[in-house]
Amino acid sequence: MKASDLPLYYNAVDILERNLPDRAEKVALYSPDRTLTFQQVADEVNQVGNALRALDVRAGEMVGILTWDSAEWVTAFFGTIKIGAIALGMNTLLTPPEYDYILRDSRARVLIVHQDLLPKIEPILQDQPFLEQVIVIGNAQGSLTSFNEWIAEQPTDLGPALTHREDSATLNYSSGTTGQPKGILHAQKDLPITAALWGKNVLGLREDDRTFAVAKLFFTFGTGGNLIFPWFVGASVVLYPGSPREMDRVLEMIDRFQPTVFYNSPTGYAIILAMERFAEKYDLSSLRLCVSAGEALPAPIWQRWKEQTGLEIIDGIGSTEVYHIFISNRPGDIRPGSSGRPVPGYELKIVDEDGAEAPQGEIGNLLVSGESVALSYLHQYERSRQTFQGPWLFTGDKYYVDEDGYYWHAGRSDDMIKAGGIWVSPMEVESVLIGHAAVVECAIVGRADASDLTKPQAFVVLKAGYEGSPELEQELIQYARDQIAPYKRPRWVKFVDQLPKTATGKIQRFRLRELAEALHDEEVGAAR
Ligand code: 3UK
Repeated sequence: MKASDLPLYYNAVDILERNLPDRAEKVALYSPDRTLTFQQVADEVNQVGNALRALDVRAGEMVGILTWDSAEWVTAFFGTIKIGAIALGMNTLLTPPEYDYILRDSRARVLIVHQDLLPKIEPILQDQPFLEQVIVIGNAQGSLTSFNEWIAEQPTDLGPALTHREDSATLNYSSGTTGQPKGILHAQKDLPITAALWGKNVLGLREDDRTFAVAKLFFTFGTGGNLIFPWFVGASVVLYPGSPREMDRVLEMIDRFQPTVFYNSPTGYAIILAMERFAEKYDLSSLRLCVSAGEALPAPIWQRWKEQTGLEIIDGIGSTEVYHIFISNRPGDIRPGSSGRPVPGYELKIVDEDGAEAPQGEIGNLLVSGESVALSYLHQYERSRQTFQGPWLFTGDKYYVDEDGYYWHAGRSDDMIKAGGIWVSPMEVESVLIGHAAVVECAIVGRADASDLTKPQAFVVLKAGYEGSPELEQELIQYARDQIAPYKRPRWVKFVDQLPKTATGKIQRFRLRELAEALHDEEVGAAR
């Protein structure tokens, strides 16, 4: 599908409403507290839209949504989009100062927030220059309005706003390793385009599917995979309001709601694999497709998952800037450890430091072009100019292509390590170490040695029953040395309880680099 296939005036509420003629009574959404048909969702969406209009919310204005994955998240999202306003799905794991930044930067006029999350907003509520209304899902105290009361008297009919297909529909904030988060706007057209290009054409979602994601709806991996794409083809979704870390609850959800498609992060798969006899305790037989994204999926995790469940994980790389996945493995065509091949509809380019195309097989900077790519970062001119280069988006990822056209992730452009003058991909070393029986998770960053030359440092989380020791450190180093070029082996192993992660589950390598620097200082200090 191309943008020009859509009507010039297009509203993405179509993704929901296309199901009304033939599937109005089909269950659209399962969750622990509410189960709704497409008709019921559409009615509540109209009530939310009317309630927003009653607050005088206009096209182009932002509406913040800060709640667990739930029916209300979804009706707030489509109600906002339907009136031409912009749905700002907010990460539920931030701190008050971060919410303060996002509320100011986005200029949201209305915030729909769950009562549990209200304490994170209250400290910064007094001094908001743009925010006018707070609607509370659950119990609303004092002058605040309750979501249910707010929509109760509203009519269930409403026509969609006459939005241009290039008008903004969604706003997401993506945290970088440094600086303030970056606001990324996506157009109405980007929702059906990504649904067709990846959800339908690559993943092969079907009307009889039922999707389930550990990835949250505020993250575009979740919004696309567990809402937009399934509804685009008439499938149902299962929403999980809990934490991505509580894998026993996640597995209970699968057991109870019997989804056919499961989206998770590599870390999430690793946590499940570390649980004893999970495949016997929970009924996972409904699953036909498993998807992984957010970070590279190491081949050993892919292998273990296949051994334990019989299922093959589809790994694909996506980003908030592109909205969703643009390089992907596909059912029946998987190269474990790789990101797969370009999703038709996107063009890829791997370039060297001077911008010249890198020869096949060589690691370079990945650029992507395609119709769902955002145009810029909100209010961030300099960073926008660096990242959005004409039709090309600079992903910040290092990649190489093998002789069969499969793309292999080789770290971030800012994470690559030069050891002995040669590039070392942290990912490559990590995917070796993770094959060791004692290792749950690991990360490699550069650390200066006594001569101030950068060498790989490993941070390792051990499986229960293993204890960090100098012997185990040497064993892991030898283990890596036996499998990859010796210069790539870690020179040190630090055992840690957990790796620092962002809210969306990515390893915060800058924090590990700080730790590595401290270890270096200790080493140098001790030698003096
Ligand atoms: C990294 C991967 C290797 C990569 C996302 C699917 O992760 C998503 O979006 P973000 O904006 O981060 C983007 C960056 O994350 N990455 C993501 N997936 C992979 N690296 N293999 C992968 N499979 O550095 C990329 O630039 O948080 C993923 C769909 C929607 C998304 N927003």
